[in-house]
Parts: sequence; structure tokens; C-alpha cells
Amino acid sequence: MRRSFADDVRDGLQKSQKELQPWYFYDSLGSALFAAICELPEYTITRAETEIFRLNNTTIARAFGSPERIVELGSGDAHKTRQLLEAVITRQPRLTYVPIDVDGDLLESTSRDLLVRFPSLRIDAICADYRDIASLISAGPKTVFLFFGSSIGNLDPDAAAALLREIRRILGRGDSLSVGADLQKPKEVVEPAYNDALGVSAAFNLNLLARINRELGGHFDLSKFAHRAFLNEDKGRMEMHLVSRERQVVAIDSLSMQVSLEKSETIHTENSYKYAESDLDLLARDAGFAIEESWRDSRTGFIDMLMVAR
Ligand code: AVJ
Repeated sequence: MRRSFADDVRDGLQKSQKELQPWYFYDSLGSALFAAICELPEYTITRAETEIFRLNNTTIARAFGSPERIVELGSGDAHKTRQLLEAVITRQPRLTYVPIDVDGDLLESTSRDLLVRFPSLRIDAICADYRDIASLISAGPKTVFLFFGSSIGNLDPDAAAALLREIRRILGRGDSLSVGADLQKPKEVVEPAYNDALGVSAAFNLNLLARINRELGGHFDLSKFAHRAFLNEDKGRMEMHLVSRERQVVAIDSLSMQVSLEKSETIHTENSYKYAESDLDLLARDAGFAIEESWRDSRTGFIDMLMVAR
């Protein structure tokens, strides 16, 4: 089973390049900050995908065939998914939706909303890390997997490939997986999305330290850390870090741990890979899928793909 927040914080802060995993951004405050990021003019991903679903929801729903269940990895507030669910339910009232998310409160409120809006829908919500998919979902009825919003960008290429192979093992031949990915774009466009003028991305990043303070008895002084986000062109990814503004030692009570940071030392908190279309093709093929259809937004370079299990 997946390790705990405490274990991952302890391990991550003992590495030579300190790191915290991005799945821990999403406590209640973190989910709210992420929802705010989605509204920012600099952050294009959410609007791009919303446009794709608005223009193509009936086509996409038709391409799903007639699934018995739709499993969504990292469902969040399922805002964009609503339009798709609506299009699917119009074709076939009977459907089970299986949202998987690490934020239990959000999962519950979203599920309640959807049940009211779609009375014929059945929901089996799972509060978990979607990387444990193999132990959460068993093979069986005709299934469609959804992995939207460029969540795949958080995974290193090897981990992304492994996750897609696990999904493939659950699916039957002809079942599909729909993946949304942010395409490569110039530094001048992609960096501001993670360095917005309002400072919401900075707050989202710093909230990870605030969460350690709240849940693990940490003593991080947030004013002693700066938010840094930059495009790592060699690796094809945006990186987020928290930079120590001075040399400091921080106690985390419930881990009985002292964290020493040099001035300018960083804690690496997130990677967001930006894909080339050719990489996506390879990724799909290696995992046993074929990209049968894909939809791009009109302005920013975002793609939603329908990968069909071969
Ligand atoms: C939810 C992983 C797609 O990487 O763009 C937004 C998270 N991090 N701003 C992304 C995020 C900083 C987001 N994903």
C-alpha cells in the first residue's frame, strides 16, 4: 500500500536534492488554491480543455462506446468532466462513475453534486492516490479511463509509461483511455503559467510547507522561503521549487526530525512535463494503446487523446 504523508516527507527531506511529492499539494486549502490557479489568465490548461470538451463532448462520448463504468484519475472538482458525463448519460442513462482523488472532502462534495444533477448515475468514489490503480480497480465490465488536465505531466516518463501499462492490464481490448496533455511551448508562454502575477502559484507551492506545519507539527516559517518555477528545457518539463532564503534549521515534531537548509538550497516540489505529439504516440503504443482520435484546443497547444486498447 501507498506510504503516508509522514513517511514521504521524512524520506524526501533527507535526500541530497530535497523533494516533496506534488500529490501532497491537495489538502482542502491546496485544492482551493488549485481551483484559483485554473482561473488565472496565465494558466491556460483548464480553459483549453474546457473548450475541447465544450466543442466535442458528443463526439467524445460516442467514441467511448457504451461503457458500464468511467474511472477518473485525479477527479478534483470534476468541473470539466461534467460536460462529458452529461453527454454519455444522454446516450445511456445507466453508468457508474468512479472518481479517484486524494482530497476526500472534495471527492465527497463533488460526488454529492453529481448525484443530484444526474439521478441515474451511480458513483463509487475512491479516496486514494491514483498511482495505486492496480490495487483499486479490477478488470471486469466495459470501462473507460479518464486522465485529464495534464495530470500525466506530474509523472516522470518511466512512471507515466508504467501507469498506462497498468491501466491497459485492467482494460479489455477495444476499451479506451482518454488522456489530456499539455504540449511543448516556448519559455515565454509556459513560465508565466507557474509564476502568475497574483502569486497564487507561489501560495499553492508554499502551502506544502504550511501543510507540514499543520499535520506533522512542522515549524517552517513561510517568509523564509521563496517560490521558484522554471522551464527545464533539457528534460522538457516545468519544475517548481521552494528556495530557502537563508541558512536555517527547521524542526518537524511528529517526525522527530531537524531539517537543515543552506541559503539558496531548494526543495523540489513538482515536475510538469510538456509533451511533443510524437512522444505521446510512442507512450500510447508502448503501453498497448493506439491513439484513435485526438482534439486540440484552438489557441494554446493542449491535446486530449482517445487511446484505444489493442
Ligand atoms: C494539476 C499537475 C496539471 O502541472 O500544471 C499548477 C498542477 N502546478 N500550477 C500542472 C500545477 C502548478 C498542474 N497539474
